Amino acid sequence: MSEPTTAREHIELVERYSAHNYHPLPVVISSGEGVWVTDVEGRRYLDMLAAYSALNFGHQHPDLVKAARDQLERLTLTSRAFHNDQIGPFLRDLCELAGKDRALPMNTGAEAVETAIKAARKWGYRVKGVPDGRAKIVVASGNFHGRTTTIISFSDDPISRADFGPYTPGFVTMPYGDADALAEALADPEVVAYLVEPIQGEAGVVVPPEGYLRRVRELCTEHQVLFIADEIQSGLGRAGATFACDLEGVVPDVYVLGKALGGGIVPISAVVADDEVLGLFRPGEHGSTFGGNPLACAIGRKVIELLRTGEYQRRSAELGAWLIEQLRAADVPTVEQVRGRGLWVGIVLRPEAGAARAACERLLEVGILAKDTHETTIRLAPPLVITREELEWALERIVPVLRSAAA
Ligand code: IF1
Repeated sequence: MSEPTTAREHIELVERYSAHNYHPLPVVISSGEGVWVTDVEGRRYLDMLAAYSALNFGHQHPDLVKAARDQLERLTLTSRAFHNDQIGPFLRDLCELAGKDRALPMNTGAEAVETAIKAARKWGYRVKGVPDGRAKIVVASGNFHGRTTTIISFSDDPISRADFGPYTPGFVTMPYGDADALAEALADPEVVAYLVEPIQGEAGVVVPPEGYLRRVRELCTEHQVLFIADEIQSGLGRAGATFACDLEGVVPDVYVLGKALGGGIVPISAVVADDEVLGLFRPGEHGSTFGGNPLACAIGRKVIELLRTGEYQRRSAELGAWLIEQLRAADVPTVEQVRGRGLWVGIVLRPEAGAARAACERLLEVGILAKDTHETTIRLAPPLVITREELEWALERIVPVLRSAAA
């Protein structure tokens, strides 16, 4: 059996053997360095997606690769049946970064969201005193928290939900950004938590009205409801701060983290909260085979070390503000809105511009990797190691593609 060499041969192999749960752009990447990737035919691209913010530190960050390689040659997995020498220091560093008592390490973002749901329900029964089996969790319209059957049960995206019922009960949806509607919902004594993205990623980098997160904090405190911030995509520097909640000076009861926590090398996620919440788990109630594995923890420790410098948050805030300003100043007629925080931008196209997917296909032709969402929006989320010059290179290509959208 001959090995594929051309992009076409690789794509045909995936078409033949993969379930068709994705529709990737027609590019086959074989290597990466910083913000640049190279395809199997030697073409270079500027990666403006960063694996949906899992690659905040870029491809092959030397410190992260070294941490991974050193641990790889020592110990990669023990399971939690035994201790290992990486998990304790990692969880200590993570709790210190978040200012919380305790953390529960998992692997994917969805697993961490599911963990937070279980923790909130248990807290509701054991601390708030909600009758057993009656706990409700409020979620936001336009949410994206992962793909498990419970998580899609509270999605309002028909594509995420269709054919996957019956759905998990116990979730109430409120309009994202509407604090008055939320106030009413949280007054229900059976509500135990509000699970929300501080900035909505999949919805198209939707930033809530200024002050919304402060009102969420106040309302959750007032009604003894856990404020669970899903910072899996918005966190760890992406929005121009360690956590997007920091942008409004707000501390949630529970942080849900993932993606960049694994440095773009291995999946690692975590729920981080105080003892009142995470102190409720007893042995045997929750876990995962790879949760807290030494390889992921070693990389996670290095990620936290990088974040402690504040460099990535600063770059994201400064370069992101400049990028958004440049995109708005371009004043492209087919662009309805440019929104975002830090190096995280949603470019909303007007209907006459055609589909955002087509624009991303044109961006691919000029060497830019980006992803569309909900037909109308182009997402930009480069690694936070990008330089001003690389952003200028990107803008010189992005703006003409946006202008050509109407063509
Ligand atoms: C895919 C979307 C983004 C997330 C938030 C939890 C999770 C995600 C805020 C679950 C994951 C990923 C999933 C990935 C594409 C990407 C995505 F398009 F699917 F919606 F970023 F917007 N909370 N988002 O953004 O984390 O289980 O994936 O580790 O291809 O499905 P996960």
